[in-house]
Formats: sequence, C-alpha cells, structure tokens
Amino acid sequence: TQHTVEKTSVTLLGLGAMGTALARTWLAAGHPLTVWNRTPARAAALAADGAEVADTAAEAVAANTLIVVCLLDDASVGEALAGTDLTDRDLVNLTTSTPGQARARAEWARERGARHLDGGIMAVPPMIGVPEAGGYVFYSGSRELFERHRETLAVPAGTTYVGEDAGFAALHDVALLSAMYGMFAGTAHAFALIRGENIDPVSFAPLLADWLVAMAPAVHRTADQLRSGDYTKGVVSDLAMQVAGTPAFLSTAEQQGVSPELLSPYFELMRRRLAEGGGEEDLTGVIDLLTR
Ligand code: FVH
Repeated sequence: TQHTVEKTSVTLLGLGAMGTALARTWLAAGHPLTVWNRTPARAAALAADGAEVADTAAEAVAANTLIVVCLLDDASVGEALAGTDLTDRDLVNLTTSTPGQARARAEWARERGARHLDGGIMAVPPMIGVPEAGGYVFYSGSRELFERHRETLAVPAGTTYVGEDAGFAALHDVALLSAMYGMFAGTAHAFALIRGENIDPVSFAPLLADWLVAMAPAVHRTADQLRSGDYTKGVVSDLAMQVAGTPAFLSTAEQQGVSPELLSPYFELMRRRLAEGGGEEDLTGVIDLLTR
C-alpha cells in the first residue's frame, strides 16, 4: 500500500520578488498554497501553477493555520493584517524588520491570539529553493512554533533558530549584513585604488576574493577575545604595528587620487584605542569604543 504524507497548507501574504520565489518552492514541493497580494495581477502566474488566490488578506488568513508574511516592511505588515482575524494562527513574518519592530510585532500578534515567529532572510530570490546556493533564514520567537513548522519552513531555504527573543532573527540578519557592507566598502576602496592603472579589474578580482576568504577566519579570534576579555589572546599583528602602517594606506590613496573616506573612520578608531593604551591588543578593542 502506498502511504502519502500530507503536506502542511500554507498561506502566503506578499508576492514581491521574494514572496513569489517562496511561493514557487512550496507549490513545487506539493504544499497546498493560498496567496494574497495587494496588487492581484502578481498572483496570476502562481494561480496557473496551482495556488489558490484569495481576494483579501482576511480571506487568505482564514484559509490556513500557517500564515507566512513577506512584505516590504513592518508598516506594510500592519496594513495588510489590519482587517484579518489572527485568532489561533501561526504567524511567521519574513519581512525585514528591526529587532524592536519584531518584538513589538510579536506582542501585537499575541494580543490578537496568534503565535509568532520572526524570520530574517539571508538570501536573494534566486537562492530560494536552491539548497546548494547556501541561503537560509534566521528564525526567532516561539521555539515550539519553529519546531512545529520546521519542515515546511525548510522547503524554500535552510533554517537557523537563534532564540526565543523575537528580535534576535532581525538582529542576526542586520549584524551579518552590516559586516557584508564593511566588506563591500573595503572592496570599493580596493577597486578605486587600481582604477586608472594598467590592472585589469577582472584579473584583480580573484586575488581580492581569495584574500577576503583568507582573512575571514579572524572573526573566530575576535569572538574568542570578546568571550575571554583578553584582547591580546592569540594576537598576530598588534594594534601598535597596524596603526603604524596606516599612513602608507592613506598616502597610497592620496597618490592614486582616491578619497580615504571609507577607510578613515576605522583608522580613527584604531588610533583612539592605541591612545588609550591598547597597543598590544588585537583590533577587538575597537568594539569597546563602538559600544561605549
Ligand atoms: N529581494 C531581496 O533581495 C531581499 C533579500 C533579503 C530579504 N528581503 C526582504 O524580503 C521582503 C520582501 O522583499 P521583496 O523582494 O519581495 O520586495 P518587493 O519585490 O519590493 O515586494 C514588496 C511586497 O510588499 C507588498 N507591499 C508593499 N507595501 C504594502 C502595503 N502597504 N500593503 C500590502 N502589501 C504591500 C508589495 O505589494 P504590491 O506592490 O505588489 O502590491 C509586494 O508584494 C522585504 O522585507 C525585503 O527587505 C528581500
């Protein structure tokens, strides 16, 4: 005899680039899917692929227990859910929010009789439904809710649960993306330095990418120093040596006609920490200056 496992029915509010990508993976995996979007035309292709299209958000929320929301921002979530009955619903909000907004939304959902889980998506739409692309979603809030829907939530992308505090998914999301922007700032400066010279950016790119990968494990040393409180632990290149090197970076930028505005704020923090007596430390002391 054949035994078929029933797939959890999902309601999805929001069919932007990300919502549409999510919807396609649940449909492809055989999950009954009800969708709603403010602009109905965006649902047409999904309807042809088997999604139920609700005329209103209230109708979509009434259709299933698991409600996934992927809208532009927290304000649009409030607007879309305003006229819906969330009683006894499992609300999973994948809309990018701040930690504060996520905590407030969790409380807002609880007051309306819903269970709540917040998600921070660490992927772009083409990575959704492509496990080898490495995309995943941070989840925080009700652990029980996360466990209950883990399998369904794992269909579009990997899942990483980071705690009961509803704000933690957003915090992890923003922390990682902030580090990414630091990396982008560094690469912008590097490309600016070689621009105008007889150096092919396409040949330079693998050197740059490999260097960033080689440097990335330094985050583990930083974490270890933060945990122990000893910022000299395992130090390889101390702050005094690194600050002594900064004039070469600034002079090179000047010689290449490149503004130092991306590098200077970080160098300034390094100099301040050195002036406070952190010369034998790693760069970890800069974090103290930021959080003071
Ligand atoms: N796309 C990406 O690369 C990033 C990757 C990381 C995570 N983000 C976040 O995902 C959320 C949704 O992003 P998206 O890419 O789907 O965004 P859009 O394509 O711009 O679609 C926005 C949807 O939101 C609807 N919407 C906007 N305002 C309202 C409102 N007041 N009431 C109801 N719905 C609203 C919009 O509807 P429509 O314009 O089609 O009528 C779209 O469905 C987002 O938080 C990213 O930060 C994506």
